[in-house]
This record gives sequence, C-alpha cells and structure tokens, in this order.
Amino acid sequence: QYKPKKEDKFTFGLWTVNNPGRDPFGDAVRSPMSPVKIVQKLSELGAYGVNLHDNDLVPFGASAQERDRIVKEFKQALSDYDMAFPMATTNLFFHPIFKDGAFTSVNPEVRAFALKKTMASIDLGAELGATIYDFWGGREGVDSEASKDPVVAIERMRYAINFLCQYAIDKGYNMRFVLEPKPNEPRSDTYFPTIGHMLGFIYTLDHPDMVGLNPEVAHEYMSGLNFVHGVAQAIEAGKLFHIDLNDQKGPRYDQDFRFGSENIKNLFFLVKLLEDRGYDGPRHFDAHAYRTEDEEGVWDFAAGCMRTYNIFKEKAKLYNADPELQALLQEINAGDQTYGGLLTNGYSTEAANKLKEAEFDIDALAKRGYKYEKLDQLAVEVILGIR
Ligand code: GLT
Ligand code: MN
Ligand code: MN
Ligand code: MN
Repeated sequence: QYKPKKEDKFTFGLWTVNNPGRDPFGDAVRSPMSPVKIVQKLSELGAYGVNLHDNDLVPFGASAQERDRIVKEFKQALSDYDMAFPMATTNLFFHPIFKDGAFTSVNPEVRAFALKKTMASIDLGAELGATIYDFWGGREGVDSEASKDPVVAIERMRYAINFLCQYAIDKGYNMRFVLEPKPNEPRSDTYFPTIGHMLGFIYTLDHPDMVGLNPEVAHEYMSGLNFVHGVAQAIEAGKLFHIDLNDQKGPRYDQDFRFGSENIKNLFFLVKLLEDRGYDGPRHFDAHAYRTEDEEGVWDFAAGCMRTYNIFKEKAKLYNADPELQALLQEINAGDQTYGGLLTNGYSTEAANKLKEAEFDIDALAKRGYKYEKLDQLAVEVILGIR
C-alpha cells in the first residue's frame, strides 16, 4: 500500500543517488553510476522522474558532438523506462571559476560566463522537456563581508534572473523558474537565505509570475525555521512550484538525509499540508545516502524516501478521518462563528464602531483552556500508528 507509483510524482536528482559520499574530511566512497542506469533503477523503484544539473549529464567543457551523443542516449533512457523530466538546473558552484559566486561574483567575466553557461543549460533542460528550472544560490554569498556590496549583490542577482527569464520567453520555452534559498554552505553566508527573503525578491523581478520557490527542508532547518510554515506561506502566495524533500538534524551543515529519517512530526505535517492543499508539483528528494553505504544502501535510501512519504500520506488521511480528533478540532475552532461578519468582511466604519462598542468577558477569555495537550497527543498517536 505504501509502494511508490508514478502518480505519486516522486523525483530524484541524478546528483542525489550519485552522491559519491565526499565530505570536507574524506574522499569519495562510491563510484559514479551512469545516468542511464540511474534512470532505469529509479523507474524500477517506482519514481516518476529525474532532474539534473547540466554537468551531472554532460561533463564541463564537453564538445558539441559529445554533448549530443550523451543527450540522445539519455533521452532514449527516459523513454525506455517511462521517466518524466520535470526539472533542470545549472552547476554554478563546482568549477573553481565560481569560487566567488556566479551571478554575484565581483568579476564581470565570471558573471558573463555564468549567464552563458545557464543559457546553454536552459536549452538542455528544454530539449529534455523540463518545465521547471531551478536556481540554487550555490556560492552566491561571501566569506568576508568586506568583499562585496550587499546591495549591489542583490541587484546583480536580479539582473541575472531578469535576463534569463527573458531568454526563456524569447526562445518560447514552456518553463517556469524556481529560486532555492539556503542560508550558508559552501559560503559562510549566502544571499537570500530563507523562503521569506526569496519570496520578497520575486516581486521585484520583471516577470514575477514566471518565478516561484523551490524550498528545501534541510535549508530552512539550518536557519532554525519551521519548514511547514515557510511552505505554507509559499503555497498561500501561489509560489510553491517545486519542493526539495530531505531531512536534517537542526541548524548545522547541510545534511540532506533520507526524507523522514529525523523530524518525523514536522514532516508528517508537511506531507499533510502538501496533500490537503493539493500541491501537484513533483515531490523531489534532494537527499543522499549515508556515507557509510554502498550501492545497495543507495537504493535502500531512495526507496525509503518514497515509502516514508507515502506512510505520512496515509497517516494524514487517518488524521483527517479520525472522529475524536476532528470533533476536538471543531470544538477548538468553533469560536470562528461568533461576531457574524465582523472578523471576515473587512473594514467598514460600521464594523469598526461595532467592534469598539463590543463588550468582552475578559476573565472568561483569559481562563479558557485550549485543549492542545489533548489534541497534540492524539496527533502523536496517529503518527506513531496506534490510532
Ligand atoms: C546541491 C544543493 C541542493 C540544490 C541542488 C541544485 S545542488 O546538492 O545542496 O540543495 O538543490 O542545484
Ligand atoms: Mn536542494
Ligand atoms: Mn540540503
Ligand atoms: Mn541542498
């Protein structure tokens, strides 16, 4: 019953299952698998599609012929294994040329190269059928605050996103952009660190309708924020175009753990939010297996991400159907019906006067118990599987 199906829209980046397990203190522990093999294996496990950075597929500096050969073979694999290709992105962080960032680098030649590389990668994404194009800030930030004017950095980022939106429009691509915030790592501070910062920035762009968010669980936890609330704000604004699911132990380095391996309660409420609100974009796992794992462990990791999502989805159904829990929720929220219209119809002089004249039983209001202990225990018991 928890078995992943195509309709679940589970996707993985090539870079996720192909993560070699390198860290700042140790070298790769797994050798790379071919993109074709990854497509095949993910399809067998029940995934819906794959995503990639340009250089996950086509090596940096490959010739045009080599590129075309690789892309042709990859397209064939997508069709052979019935895999969708919803999202693409650019690697603007690995090559040493990007050590000071890409779109916000102080070096104009690097900024120009970053635009050129991204246009080529957008072409690649479009050729493979992607309708979502991701921008993760990578090294767009500073180690030394002295190095960049932070206002100029924001202007440079805006210039790049505006330029590339117009490029995609000019080319007639059916593509929306998503911006992915992260507070730090690899730089000690990254610009646009949270969902809120990115959301504010979107409305300053030339084509705000074309641009939404790609929030990642781990990245908001790194800032110590409540991911469910950030995602809710994105949904409410109509800006949740994509989501990066994984897990994280608190505000530390970016851990990208298997979805649901740590924050079980908060991620249950995340899945409930996505499902209740009818999010219909890809459920992308931007995570990787523990460094201790071999290839078998990588596939255990991938299967585990999808299975846990579906378990939470099932639990969310039970939560919504639990008579005791729902009756309690209704009772708790019943107060909404009072003040007929005064709290819902907006401002009028009449409404203002009525509220000014209203009498409140301050003592009774102050004494009210909200029954959240009881409610939360019921929620926990649903999650723990005993209801
Ligand atoms: C990298 C990063 C992710 C981004 C990927 C897209 S690459 O793994 O940590 O959060 O989503 O550039
Ligand atoms: Mn991500
Ligand atoms: Mn991460
Ligand atoms: Mn990440």
